[in-house]
Amino acid sequence: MLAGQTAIITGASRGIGKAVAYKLAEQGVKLSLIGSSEEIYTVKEELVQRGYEVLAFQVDVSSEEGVQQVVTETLKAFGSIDILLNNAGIGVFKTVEETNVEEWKRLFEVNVQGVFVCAKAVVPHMKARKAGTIITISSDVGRYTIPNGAAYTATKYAVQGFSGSLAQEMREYGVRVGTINPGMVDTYFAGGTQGVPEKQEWIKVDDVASAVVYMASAPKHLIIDEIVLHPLIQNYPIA
Ligand code: NJP
Repeated sequence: MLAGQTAIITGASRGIGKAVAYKLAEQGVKLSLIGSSEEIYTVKEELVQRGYEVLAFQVDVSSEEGVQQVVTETLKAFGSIDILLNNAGIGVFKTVEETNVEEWKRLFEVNVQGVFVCAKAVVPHMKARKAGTIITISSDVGRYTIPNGAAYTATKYAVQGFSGSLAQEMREYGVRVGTINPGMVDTYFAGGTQGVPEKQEWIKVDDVASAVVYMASAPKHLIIDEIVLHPLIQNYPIA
């Protein structure tokens, strides 16, 4: 169903974004991958060696100029953009007292400005085509608060508000905007390591990638607004 489509995935060098890249490539989706480190080229090479059509860009998601260039190059190479996955994100988990203004600014630059810049860059194209899906990996803490992560939590609440408003703006153009809100996922997030025994019971990157495929491949008349995922072992508030 997704075969022949094109997706831009931010934060595809590792973790969730890399797993989505593999899953979409296996479904026949042409990929344009963004990461801020050189690692993004290694992921591209791995996928190209498997015979998939992939572009890669070492670009900071908060850079309007950099992201615009990705969109231009992607359209030149593949002709259209069907899916934008806003996935790149960083985490700082400290008390408010311990968090400094530089950390606060950088969290908002990457987690919020990055989502805005990437969405803004694809919107004219998707509106003109009257098609497209914009998915943002937000967080369970975009819906409820936790201690020792106020700055991060604030960015994810911002992302929820942004995505909701954008969804309403884009509805009349046939463009779907939704969020995937996972709890604890086994990745490299916030300086962690993927695959360590302590995270054995956490959500796997493939679980999140499957949710992306589900959301993106919904029939045209249907919008999946939000998917919330938790590991069974996570204790979280239920409304
Ligand atoms: O983290 P990680 P995840 N510009 O660290 C890239 C959310 N989430 O996969 O820049 C461009 O393994 C970075 O690549 P590079 C979370 O908030 C997670 O878990 O090359 N790219 C890497 O590919 C985030 O939104 C959990 O180093 C930038 C990727 O982002 C999303 O899941 C729970 C960048 C991060 O990979 C993916 O994070 C939750 C920039 N400025 C929500 N900065 C969880 N893991 O438990 C970073 O609720 N990247």
